[in-house]
Amino acid sequence: ENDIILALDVLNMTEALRIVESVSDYLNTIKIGYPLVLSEGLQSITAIKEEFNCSIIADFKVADIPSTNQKIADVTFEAGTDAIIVHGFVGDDSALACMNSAEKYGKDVFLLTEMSHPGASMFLQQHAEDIAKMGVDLGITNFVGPSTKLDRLEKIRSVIGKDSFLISPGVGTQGGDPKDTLKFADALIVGRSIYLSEDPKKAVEDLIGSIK
Ligand code: BMP
Repeated sequence: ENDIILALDVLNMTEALRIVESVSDYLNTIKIGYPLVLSEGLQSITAIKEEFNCSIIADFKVADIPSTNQKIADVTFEAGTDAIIVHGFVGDDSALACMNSAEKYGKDVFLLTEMSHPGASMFLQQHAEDIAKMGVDLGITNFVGPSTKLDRLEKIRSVIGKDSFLISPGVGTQGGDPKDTLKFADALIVGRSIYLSEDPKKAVEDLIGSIK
C-alpha cells in the first residue's frame, strides 16, 4: 500500500476528489503540488487529508533564500501537510530552513536531488550526487530521484545509503519502469498514467500487478 504515491496534478477539487476516491483502496500517500494548490488553494491539501485520512507530500520544490523557504514551509505545514519537497541546488542553508520548519511541526522534508525530465541533464545531473551528499550531511533521510535514469537513481541510492527513503517520479508517462525503479527506490510517484486513465482504479491495479 505504501510504495505507490499518487501525483495529483489535476486542476480542480471535483476532479481531485474523484481520482482519490477511486484509488483510495490501494494507496494512502498523495503528492500535491502547484497545479492543484494554485487552482484551489492550500485548503485543497487540508480537505483531501481530512476526507481520506491520507499522508500528503507537498511538492513546491522550495528553492529560495532561507528566510523565504522557512515561511513557505511553515504555511505549508500549517495546512496539515506531512512532508514538503525541497530543492537541493540552492544550498544547505536553504534546505536547513525547511528542516527547521519541519522539526517545529514534527513533519518531514524530502530533498530533490536530480529531476526526471531530459533537461535535467543540462545542469542538475552534474551536481546530483553532491546534493544528495549535502542532504546526508544535514541529516536528511528522505530523497527524490528520477526513475527515468536508473543509472542515476542507483548512484543517488549509493550516496544516501540503504536506510534512507527514496521516492521516484517519472514512472509510466515519462517512460520509467515501475519494477526496475523499485530496485533502487522505496516508492514510485505516479501521476498521469493514473489520473488521466479512463479507469484510475484499474490503472493502479495494473501498476501493482506489474511490480509484484
Ligand atoms: P507523471 O507521472 O504524470 O509524469 O507525474 C510525475 C510527478 O512528479 C509530477 O507531479 C511532476 O511534477 C513530479 N516530478 C517529476 O516528474 N520529476 C521530478 O524529477 C520531480 C518531480 O517532482
